[in-house]
Amino acid sequence: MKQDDLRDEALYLQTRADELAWHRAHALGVSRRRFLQLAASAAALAAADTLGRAGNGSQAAPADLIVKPTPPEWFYDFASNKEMRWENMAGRGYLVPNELFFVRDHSRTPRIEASTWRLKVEGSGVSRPLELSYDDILSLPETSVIRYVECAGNGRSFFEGAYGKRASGTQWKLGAIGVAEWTGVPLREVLDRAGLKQTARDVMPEGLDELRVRRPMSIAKALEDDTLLVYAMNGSPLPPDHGFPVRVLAPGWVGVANVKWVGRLEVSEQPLFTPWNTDNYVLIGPDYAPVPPAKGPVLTTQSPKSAFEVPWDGELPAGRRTIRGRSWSPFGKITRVEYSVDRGITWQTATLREPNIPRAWVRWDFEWEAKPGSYSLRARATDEQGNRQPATVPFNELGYLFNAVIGHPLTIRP
Ligand SMILES: Nc1nc2c(c(=O)[nH]1)N[C@H]1C(S)=C(S)[C@@H](COP(=O)(O)O)O[C@H]1N2
Ligand SMILES: [Mo]
Repeated sequence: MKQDDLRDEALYLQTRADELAWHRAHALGVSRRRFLQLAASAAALAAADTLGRAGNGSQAAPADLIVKPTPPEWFYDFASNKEMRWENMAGRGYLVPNELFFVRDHSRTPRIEASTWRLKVEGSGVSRPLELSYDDILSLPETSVIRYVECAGNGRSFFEGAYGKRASGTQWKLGAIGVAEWTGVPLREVLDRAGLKQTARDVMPEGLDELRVRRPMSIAKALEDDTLLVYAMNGSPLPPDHGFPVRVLAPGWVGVANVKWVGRLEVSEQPLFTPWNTDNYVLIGPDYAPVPPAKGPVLTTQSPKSAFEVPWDGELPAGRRTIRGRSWSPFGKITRVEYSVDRGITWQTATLREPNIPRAWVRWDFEWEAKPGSYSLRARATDEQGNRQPATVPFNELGYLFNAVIGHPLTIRP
């Protein structure tokens, strides 16, 4: 408990220090561009230092899949994937600090130099192919939005409880999501400068990681106001694990569409197919038919979900408590969150707390006179378009989009 508090405090101070640096630089008239250039070189040095010391443990190999520290108090460990522990968000602000943000790498975090990095924009859908440097990107029109990034497999582990068989992939509970303030240039601005054709159909960002993750998106999604090429996260340059120097933000879409370490944008007049929209990130199962060349319906938007800011299968002392959680939807604001402390027999309405930002989340809470016993807490969110979390979700082999209401185990001791 003590150690947790200390860690929290260190984290709090670090976050404050980062925010302060950002605001001070601004007040002194240092341009955002110059601030990011300075901070980017500082971040590169700090990361090199972390690598040099081979992390905090004895095993150097697993430690270098990911750059930032990922202590077990903050994350569930799945090698190159790190799941946020929801209890660390209890009573915290709206945003997830960069240090606590979940990480999902298909291979490992590459180390990229901002000074030599380039973004190529090319393909049959543009008439003036472009190559942009980091400075070029920083000098384009800037915008900031608060949005979530969530893995398509968030909640996957609950398929096993519901169907008695495991869906394949990382067995996430509900911590493969985070909300941050993302700063960057609208993707549209870059496409326009490359002479986007009326006939363009797909945009495919390509990652500079070992697997060169490539997840195409429709031109409609690419042109949305909040689809960005992002270079800052919560006021700091993107950390290496989250896509330094530049990543895509595709709000409300499956996490994989938010391609990190982007090095190329292919704009095409023909539909584009890669393993990430044919074999993976498609729904495969008895309820879904193939959509050739994809093995099933291709995933785009996520689904509304809720999570408690309470230790999973943890213990709390009896007495009057405030229970907190958050709910989110890709379709708009959350309008209502119901909860049940008696395994779904009776439901009540939780109090929603501002802000309530579409395609981010809303915080909620309720008071509970907790008596000793074992419990299974439930929460069920409804969004402004009337989408409500269902009681069940049909099984799919790869375990995507699980958003049924689940029981969160908790023991209240005398
Ligand atoms: N280039 C590249 N982009 C990527 C990935 C990857 O492995 N390589 N993982 C994707 C997946 S599956 C998710 S859920 C998000 C996770 O973003 P985060 O690690 O910043 O939380 O990044 C996406 N972008
Ligand atoms: Mo993901």
